[in-house]
Amino acid sequence: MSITLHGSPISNYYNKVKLALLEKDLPFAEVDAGVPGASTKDQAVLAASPLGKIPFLVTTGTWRSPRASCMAAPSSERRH
Ligand SMILES: N[C@@H](CCC(=O)N[C@@H](CS)C(=O)NCC(=O)O)C(=O)O
Repeated sequence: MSITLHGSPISNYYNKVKLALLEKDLPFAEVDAGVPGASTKDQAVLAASPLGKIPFLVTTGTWRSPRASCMAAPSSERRH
């Protein structure tokens, strides 16, 4: 069970998500996904975020937040 926030600290979108995770006191890791808007997107970023946008979250396992009524499923189980 893990949450990894990918993005860049220079992005306000990234910092909004980070603030929400901190506010909820959820454990998470951070990965710098590089400079947003770069013309050449990293293939690993595109695999997780097809439009190449940051931020995005990568989750593993299934977990229930102790403070919320939502449950996150692993991406392999997610339906859109
Ligand atoms: N709707 C998205 C917007 C995210 C977004 O536009 N992120 C910018 C960086 S702050 C980005 O990834 N730009 C790169 C691009 O558009 O190619 C959100 O709210 O998270």
